[in-house]
Amino acid sequence: MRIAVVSLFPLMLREALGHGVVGRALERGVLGVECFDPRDHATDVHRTVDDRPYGGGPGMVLKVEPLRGASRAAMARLPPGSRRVYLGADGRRFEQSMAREASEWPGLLLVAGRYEGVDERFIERETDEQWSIGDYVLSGGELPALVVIDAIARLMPGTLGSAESAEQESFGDGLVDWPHYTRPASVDGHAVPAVLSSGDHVAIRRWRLQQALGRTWLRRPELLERRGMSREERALLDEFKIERANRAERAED
Ligand code: 9D3
Repeated sequence: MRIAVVSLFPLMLREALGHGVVGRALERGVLGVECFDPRDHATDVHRTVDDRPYGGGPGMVLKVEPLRGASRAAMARLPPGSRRVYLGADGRRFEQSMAREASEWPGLLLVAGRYEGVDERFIERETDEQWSIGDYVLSGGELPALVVIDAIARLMPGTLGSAESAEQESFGDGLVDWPHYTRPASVDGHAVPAVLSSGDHVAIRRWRLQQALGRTWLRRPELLERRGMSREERALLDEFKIERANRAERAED
């Protein structure tokens, strides 16, 4: 898959994209990312990309022409059928299902805004969708672009090693993670749950699924609603609830 990013801070993106899972995906060529700087498409000597808002008020607004120039240069490098996404704080909340869908697109153009915003006529006429990564105020669309690229890169075949992707296929899907432990076996008197050292792989699998179900029920009940449970999972969660209630009762005495 090919991704292009329109941004005033291409160095920020390039630096971040060089590390970890995404860096490896780029090295392996399962993913390609190119950056396009609107400043390269400004036409005046000062290479102006922003201007004061019509109607007055604080801050600056990104001008249409440099954004449009960068955006069209980027689309010319992407395959036909690529989609254009504007990253804006009031967009549709980005979630895993959108990453999954986007990972099937031939190409993706991400437009990162800065300052108070982007001229509305660019958003309306030159982009297809608007995504936000959550309800908090950031300074621009670069970090959201990196978030979106990271989430998509992990889904490209060939990005993750076979061990990692096998794990992705497991029941972890739609649940929060089970707890993880490594050596030493005891930290300040806190031992690792005995089942994990038992060598009983069926019991370990069952315990992990139960922990994932229990933690999802406690911390993210809306995920459990959305996902649903099998009969076996329901029984595991019921057992988790009973054990938890028993623990709470013992703690009271
Ligand atoms: C304080 C400024 N706000 C006035 C009501 C509007 C505003 C303008 C520009 C808020 C954020 C931004 C910059 N943010 C993004 O470009 C952005 C973003 C975000 O801030 N949060 C979550 N997702 C995204 S995607 C792009």
